[in-house]
Amino acid sequence: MKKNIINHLKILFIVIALLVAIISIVFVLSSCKNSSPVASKTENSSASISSGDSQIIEVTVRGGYSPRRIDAKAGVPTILRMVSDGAYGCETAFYIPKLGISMMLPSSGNTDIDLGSQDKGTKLTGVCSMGMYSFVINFN
Ligand SMILES: [Cu+2]
Repeated sequence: MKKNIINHLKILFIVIALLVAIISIVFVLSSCKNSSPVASKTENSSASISSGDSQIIEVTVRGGYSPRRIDAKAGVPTILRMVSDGAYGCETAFYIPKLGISMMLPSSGNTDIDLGSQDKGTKLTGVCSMGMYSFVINFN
């Protein structure tokens, strides 16, 4: 009788262990999906803040850069605001090759970069140290 109970407990324990394993696998898979929406965004964006004769372009830095394509005004003073929001890995090593700009971005907080005023038709590319994350600003 006692042995029977122990066997039942063993089976119960195995079932619980399996449930915990399955739940944690599901949790890990869903958190992976949630952690990379920024990198997979490819939507266009206008310069988000634009007041009169200047503009501020905001790019979120987290698991890559977002948005990936940005339309901006040509011929007006432009600030590129890199908004670090839980940034990690190589997207924090940031380059704008055309302007000779390279810097380390913080894991959180804003970094303003003066882009000056760019000519119509200029494309500026921002890229991480390894070149796997990038975004482009089209000035028109
Ligand atoms: Cu990289």
